[in-house]
Amino acid sequence: MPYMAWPPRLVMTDSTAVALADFSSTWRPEELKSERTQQAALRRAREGIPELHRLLDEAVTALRVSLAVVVENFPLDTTALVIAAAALGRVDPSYNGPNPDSLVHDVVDSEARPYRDPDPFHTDSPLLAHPHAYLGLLCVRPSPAGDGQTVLVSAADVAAAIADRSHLRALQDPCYPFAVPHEPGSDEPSVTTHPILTMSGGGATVRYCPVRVTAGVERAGQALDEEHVSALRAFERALESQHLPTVFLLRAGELLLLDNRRLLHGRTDVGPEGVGRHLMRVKVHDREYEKAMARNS
Ligand SMILES: O=C(O)CCC(=O)C(=O)O
Ligand SMILES: [Fe+2]
Repeated sequence: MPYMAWPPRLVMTDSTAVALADFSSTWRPEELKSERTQQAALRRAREGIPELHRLLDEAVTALRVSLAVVVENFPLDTTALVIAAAALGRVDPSYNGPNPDSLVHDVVDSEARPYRDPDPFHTDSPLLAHPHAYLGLLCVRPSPAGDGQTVLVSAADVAAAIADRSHLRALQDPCYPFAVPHEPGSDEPSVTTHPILTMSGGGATVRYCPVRVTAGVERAGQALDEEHVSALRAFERALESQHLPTVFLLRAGELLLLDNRRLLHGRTDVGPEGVGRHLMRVKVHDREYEKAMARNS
């Protein structure tokens, strides 16, 4: 098989980028909070800009097949980001950063935190019953030093690096404690338990965040037995396998779309020159999620 670079890349032409930015300027961001308006805006954008229509279809297909795709030359515009991401499902204004209501969250390496450690492999929204299916990360400004690179690894590759079948079995048990940040005055449980690595017909899926799991295991104490502690250690060791990750620098105007349940992501450390590194992030629920919600209500 020929060597294929991963993730695959698509390029938005300049005229499409300009047309999308123009179209986006006719919408106010608040209008796009509901799925109905998101889909209406997307439909009109597809109708008005045939090249965008094709590009979005290609991106959706690439994301399905390859679990991640980079779209180059994407306009640096929050509304354009929301409209394009709506091709994947419902862009969720909830659980996207500390602000309870933000379609687009700014990931910024600010003056206040100039020396940031590596952000180790994780999946986003790990505390949710149904974590977001997709993430979009649009690079507005990379670190001029070229650090803060994006790191990706697939759940399938991590699973393949775990030799012991009994560990793989144990990782599917819904018993791993994830620490829930404590809301003052609330009596919510302080951990929520989930499987970490699950094998199914659709491939390997993963839910993991080292900060949450480490704190969760501490809080759970003896509740997590020896078998599952040792499976968790095997998973963590597999994540450290040097040959697994794909590392690359997102450049300005590059939009990375990724499957948040079949890939883990992270980034390398950001040094002092990385102040001002800026990504815009969206989180998207897929149709399966909407159906599950409809059944439960
Ligand atoms: O800063 C990055 O490249 C990754 C940020 C991240 O993991 C996230 O926003 O979910
Ligand atoms: Fe993340």
